[in-house]
Parts: sequence; C-alpha cells; structure tokens
Amino acid sequence: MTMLKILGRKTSSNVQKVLWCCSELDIPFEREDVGGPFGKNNTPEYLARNPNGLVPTIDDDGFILWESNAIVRYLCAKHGAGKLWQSDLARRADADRWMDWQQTTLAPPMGVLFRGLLRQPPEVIDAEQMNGAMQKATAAMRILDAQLALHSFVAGDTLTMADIALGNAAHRWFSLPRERPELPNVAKWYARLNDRPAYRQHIATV
Ligand SMILES: N[C@@H](CCC(=O)N[C@@H](CS)C(=O)NCC(=O)O)C(=O)O
Repeated sequence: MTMLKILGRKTSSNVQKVLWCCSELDIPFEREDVGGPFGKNNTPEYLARNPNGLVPTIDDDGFILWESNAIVRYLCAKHGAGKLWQSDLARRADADRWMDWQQTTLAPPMGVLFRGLLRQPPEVIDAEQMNGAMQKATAAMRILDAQLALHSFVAGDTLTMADIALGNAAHRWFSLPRERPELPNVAKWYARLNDRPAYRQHIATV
C-alpha cells in the first residue's frame, strides 16, 4: 500500500478541498506541486492521468481520480463513514446535492470574480463582466445563506462533505474587494469553519 498522492498546487480552491478533507479525516498524504506557476499539468504524463490538464488529480495506490468533488466523495466514503459521509441515504443525498450546486451554480461566477478581481492587474478588469458575475454570485450566496439559517453546517448540524466542497467559497467571498450584501448565516458558518485547524491550515491562511 502506498501513501495517497495528491497532484496539485495548494493555492487552487479545488485542491484545497482535497487537502482539507484529508486533514479532517486524518488521511496521510503526500502532495506534488502541479499547475499554475509550477506547470507540469500539460505534460503527456499528466494528461494520461487527467486529460483535462487541470488539478487536482489523486493516485490512491494506483487508482487515479480527478474532479475535486468526486475525489472528496471517494475519500469520505472510504475513510469518513458516519462522519463527513453520512450513513443516512437522504441526508447524504442532501450533502451530495449541495456539492453539485457548488460546481454548477456557485463556482462559475466565483471563478470569474476571483480571477478577475484578485489575480489580474486592475487595468485589464472587465467591469461589465465583473458586475454580471457579482450578481450571479450574490444570488447563489443568498441561497446558501438561507440554507445556513436552518443548520450550523450546510447539510445538517455537523460538518459534512458538502462543507468541504463549499468552504473555500466563503473564504473567497469575504476576500472580494467589492461591496457585498450582509449574509449573516454565511458569516457565522465562516467563523465556525475558522474554528477548525484544518480549515485554517489549508484554506483561510493560504
Ligand atoms: N471541475 C474541476 C475543475 C478543476 C480546475 O479548474 N482546476 C484549476 C485550479 S482551481 C486548474 O487546474 N487550473 C489550471 C492550473 O492550475 O494550472 C474540479 O473540480 O476538479
């Protein structure tokens, strides 16, 4: 049995999900810097493992998997039964649904805002594109705020895989250099996540 290997730079939100998940579940891992300034994600060797040329990819004793939320589900099913991976099917489907929602609804506008406002020089900012993304991200974050009015965490009163998929968005939302509506439940959840050493280590302080 070889140790779980995570390929991906630690500044990537999608890699951070996997790192945070491993730390919450005490899964030992080794990580190799791939992507961003490190490159290596478009080499034939990497593309043979992940044809998208994106990070993260994991190698679990020869089993190769990509798509961050699929990786989180796999690791939670394998190591987090009854914890991040709820045993009740309906509760688990609820968490699963929020993970899909993160990828399909929240991530696209948040990605535009993060890259546009925090990673690009100000002179190339496309104001119209940013306003459109801000409207969409705000609408999605209001939905999350309403959900978090019901429970302490996204899919119940304990941390689940849904929080792992969505937690980075809270950190990025509060880092955006834009005026934002008050989202009191998201703010309380973000404070709760910050109480967790693994979240601080892999997300809030990176
Ligand atoms: N849906 C994919 C998206 C992966 C993705 O877009 N990864 C970005 C980083 S967050 C990436 O690889 N960008 C190119 C790079 O880092 O060089 C997932 O969730 O794993």
